[in-house]
Amino acid sequence: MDEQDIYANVEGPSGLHIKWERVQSSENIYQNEDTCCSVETDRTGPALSDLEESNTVKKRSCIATALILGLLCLLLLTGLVILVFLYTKDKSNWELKMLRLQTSYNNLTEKQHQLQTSYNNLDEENHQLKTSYDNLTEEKAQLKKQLEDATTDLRKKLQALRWTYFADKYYYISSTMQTWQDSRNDCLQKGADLVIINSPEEQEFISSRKISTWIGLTDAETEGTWKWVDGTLLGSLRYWAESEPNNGYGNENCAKISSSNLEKNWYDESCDFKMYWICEVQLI
Ligand SMILES: [Ca+2]
Ligand SMILES: [Ca+2]
Ligand SMILES: [Ca+2]
Repeated sequence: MDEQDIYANVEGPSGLHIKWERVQSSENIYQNEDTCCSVETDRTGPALSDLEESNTVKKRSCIATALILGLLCLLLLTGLVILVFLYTKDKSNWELKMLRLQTSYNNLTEKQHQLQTSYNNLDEENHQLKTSYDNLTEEKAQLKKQLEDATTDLRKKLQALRWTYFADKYYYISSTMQTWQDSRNDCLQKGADLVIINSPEEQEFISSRKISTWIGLTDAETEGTWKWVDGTLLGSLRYWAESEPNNGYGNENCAKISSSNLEKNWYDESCDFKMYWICEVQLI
């Protein structure tokens, strides 16, 4: 008895209709089994070599990929090593530069400190010098005042002794008459000497005394060579009277200023002749 008969004998509320569906289902099952079998037959046939080839390709692809990845890793590692080397090198250079800069900064700071100390010392010294300068200035003013007072007092005393002040010089006009040499000796004894005419102003001042006096001029050493008592030769400044000096009687070797006129009033005269004289001295 086959399966179709079994289902035909089953009673139920559906009758033949149910039985037919069952038969159809069975047929479908068998049909599916055939299909399945045909598929399995395809797997075990010519498709196996393709699968192996595909696997081989996949393996090669995997190996290539692994090699590329390995190469990339190697490159990355190399780059990383280079970066670490460069970083370490740069860091060392920077540390060296920083050390040098710090050393330079310390040196500059030390120099600045030394300069500041020197500046402070100089400032203090400048302050002391300024104080000393002020003190000296004040002392100078006091000394100047004392000198002026002493000079005024001296002039008064010298005037009392027949000394006259003119152009920073003092002049003594004698009240007695002596030879030229005795007159000079008197001047030397007073710390002065016979007057030397150095300027037109001095010539005018002496002439204004309106008195005939010896002056400090002589040619006793060499006739015709006139010298002042300080040893200087007579220059272009000269006030000889007309026809003078004439070395009268061959024995006129000393010079005098005559009161006969105010300009050309020099004469040579015998040194043994006695007359007044004028001494000259510069005290200050
Ligand atoms: Ca003079
Ligand atoms: Ca003479
Ligand atoms: Ca003469």
